[in-house]
Amino acid sequence: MPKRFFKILFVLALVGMICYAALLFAVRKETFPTFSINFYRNFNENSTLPTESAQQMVEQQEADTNTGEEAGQEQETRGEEAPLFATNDHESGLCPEFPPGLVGPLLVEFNKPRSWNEVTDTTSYSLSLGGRFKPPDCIARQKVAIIIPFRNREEHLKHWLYYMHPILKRQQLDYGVYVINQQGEDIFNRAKLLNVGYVEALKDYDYDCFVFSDVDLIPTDDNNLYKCFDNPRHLSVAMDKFGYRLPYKTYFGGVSSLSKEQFIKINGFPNTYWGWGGEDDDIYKRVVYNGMSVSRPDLVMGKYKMIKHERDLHNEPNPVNPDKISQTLWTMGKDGLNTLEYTVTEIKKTMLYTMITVDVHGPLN
Ligand SMILES: [Mn+2]
Repeated sequence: MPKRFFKILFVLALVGMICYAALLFAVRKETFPTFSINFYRNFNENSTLPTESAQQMVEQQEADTNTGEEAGQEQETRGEEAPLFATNDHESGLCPEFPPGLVGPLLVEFNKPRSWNEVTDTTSYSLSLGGRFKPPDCIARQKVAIIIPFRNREEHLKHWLYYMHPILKRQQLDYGVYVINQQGEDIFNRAKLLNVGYVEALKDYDYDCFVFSDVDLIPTDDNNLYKCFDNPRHLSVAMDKFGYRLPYKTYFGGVSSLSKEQFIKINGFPNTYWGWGGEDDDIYKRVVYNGMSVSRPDLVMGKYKMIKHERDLHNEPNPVNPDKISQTLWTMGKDGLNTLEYTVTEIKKTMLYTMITVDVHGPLN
């Protein structure tokens, strides 16, 4: 009896040790699904949104099959402007689908301020009043309004114009640059300024595509085309600020493009996000709720440099905004293009841009 007892004990101990060793090995090799923990951590590091709503959105994004960073792009660029082996560019006069003058990776630096003379001398060639351009030897495939929300960022604007005009020219776009300047010192409203830009640009010209860009973001590869695709596009996917990757999967901030049709479909952007944060996530949800997906360049083509800066005065994170995002499904129909009201107080055109100063009827008024 005692002999048999020790035998059983010995076997049990042996089995236990083997299991323990196997467990250690597995953990070391990370064969256990630790990725979910990493993912959560990444999210928290980079986002100021509450994790709850963010988590929901991530799940929603993952359910959406057509939004992968790489996959989406491939499909977009191929699917859109019809024939892959277009031979009729010559006859139609259309610019080639892939602009031949692109150079790829670019050197972008913000370490020294630029003077207006420097920017004008180097970029105003072949521009017309209002920061307008058309390719001289072919018909552009899209008419693109670039909309920049703005207040007190002249140094950034100079960098933006200095780098972007040459890029946009090489991309053979029929484009115009609209700087939408919020008047007064009331709390900032990025998304409402973008709505204003859309409406005001259309009064100027028959644009069919709108690129919405922050003033402090410059792409470092000119293959990242500032045009519209079959689905709304998020262009700034790999910002230096976020370690050259998306801060979270459903991120839609920085630079994006929507065709006129797509913009109307989502009732434009929300007008009610005052202060910093949330409006880009609201826009993302509008896109998804309206049956569209997000198109993106890959992480190589989608690299961006951001000009380092302090947070602006009167653009503090608004604690109300994160709660609003969970309401988008119900609010998007009654907050957007159809409820936009503002007053234009000045329109100024230079060779480099059109600046529209606007009273956005802030909460202080
Ligand atoms: Mn910024």
